[in-house]
Amino acid sequence: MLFQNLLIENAQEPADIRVTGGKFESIAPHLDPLPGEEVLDCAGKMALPPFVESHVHLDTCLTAGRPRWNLSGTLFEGIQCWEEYKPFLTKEEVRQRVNRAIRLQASGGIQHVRTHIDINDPKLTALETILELREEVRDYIDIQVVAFPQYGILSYPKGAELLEQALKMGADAAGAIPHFEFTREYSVDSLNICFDLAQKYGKLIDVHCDEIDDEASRGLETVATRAYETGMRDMVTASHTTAMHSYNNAYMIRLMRILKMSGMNFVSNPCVNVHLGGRTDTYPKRRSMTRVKELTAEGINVSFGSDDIFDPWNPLGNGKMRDQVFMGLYAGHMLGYEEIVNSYKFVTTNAARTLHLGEDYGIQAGKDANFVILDAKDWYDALNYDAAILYNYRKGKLIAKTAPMEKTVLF
Ligand code: 17E
Ligand code: FE2
Repeated sequence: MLFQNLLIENAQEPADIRVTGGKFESIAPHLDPLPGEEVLDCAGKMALPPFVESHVHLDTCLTAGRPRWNLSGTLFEGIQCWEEYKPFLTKEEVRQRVNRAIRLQASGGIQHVRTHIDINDPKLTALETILELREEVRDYIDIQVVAFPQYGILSYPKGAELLEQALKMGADAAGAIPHFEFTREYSVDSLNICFDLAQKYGKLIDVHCDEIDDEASRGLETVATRAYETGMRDMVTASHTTAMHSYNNAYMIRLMRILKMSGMNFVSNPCVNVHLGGRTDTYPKRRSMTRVKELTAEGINVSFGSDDIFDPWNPLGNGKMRDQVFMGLYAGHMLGYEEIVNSYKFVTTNAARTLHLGEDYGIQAGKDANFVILDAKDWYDALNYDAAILYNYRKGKLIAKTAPMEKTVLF
C-alpha cells in the first residue's frame, strides 16, 4: 500500500511511504504507485510513530465512584478507595474493564503500554488476568507489566514474596514504593530487594518514587545510586518523583549529578500529579510535578504517562496522550516554540526509550509499519486543536480510525 503526502514528524517536506508485508518498504519524496497498488493520499497530514503510554494503572481503570468517590483528591484516599474496591475483583470483571481501556488507547493511537499492576493481593487476580490479556491482544498493542506493591514490599505481609511470585509469573518489571513504606530504613531496604529480584530474574525496574509533597522523601537518590552501581542504568525508571518539586535547590544540585551518572529514565504524570499534589498546602499550593524542564535540559530521558483512566486517583481520563503533553507543558513552564513543536517526543520516542522498545520503533525503512496519521499538518496544531488520530496502523494493518470532527460556523 502507498501512502502519499505525509509529513513525518517535524519534516517540512511531504514524503510517500510504501508498506509491504507489514514493514516500511521505502520512504521517499515521491514514489510511483505500482500496478494495482492501493493508494491513500494523505494530503499533507502528519505521521508519527505510535504513541507510547509509559505509565498507567490498568488494573484500577474505569472504577471511579465504585464503591465511592475520592472526595479529598489525595493519593492516600485514592489508595483507600482502591482497597474498598479490591473485594469486588474477579478475573471476568478485570478483563472487561481492561479490554475497554485498551480499545480507548488504540483509538487514541497508542500501541505500547506500560501498566503497573497492584500485587499486594494474595490471590494476584488482576496480575493473572492482565498477563493473559497481554498475550491475547499482542497483535494490536504491546503491554508491559510492572509488578507494583501498592502497600510496600516490607510494610505489607509477604510483600517481597508476592513481588518475586509476580516476576516468576511473567511480569516484565519490578516495582517499589519507598515513600509509602513505614520507615526510611524500610524504604531503602525495599529498594535493595527490588533491585536484587530484578537482577535475579532479568527484569526491568519502575519505581513509584517519592510521590508525596514531602521534601524529606528521598528514595530517588537510592534508586539512582543502585541503577549506577548495579549497571542496570537505563533499565531503571523512576515514576512520579513529585517530591523533587519540593527539594531545595542545594540538594537538587547534588542529586542531579548522580541522576545524570545513573542513565536512568523518568516518567511524569502531569494531570494526576497536579490533581493529587499540593493537597496539604493552604496557599501557595504546589503543583507537584517533577522537574521535567530541568531534567530534560540535563539530557535525562523523561516521558509523560497518564497514570489513571477514570479511577480513584483521577475522576476523569480518556487515555489520550495528547492531554498529558498539554498539561505537562503548562505545569512545567515549557511553552517555548521549540518546546511545543518537539513535545510529542514525551509520548513517543522518549517513552519508547523508557519501555526499551529498541530498534523496531520509529518510521524508517525496514522497520515494522507501525504509525499513526493525525488530522493536522504538524504537532503544534495537533496539540493546540486536539486533532483526531485519523488512522492507527500496526504492521501495515489498520487497527483503529477516527473521523475528523467537522465544524460549521453559521455566520
Ligand atoms: N497508586 C499510587 O501509589 N500512586 C498512584 N499514582 C496510583 C496508584 C494511580
Ligand atoms: Fe502511578
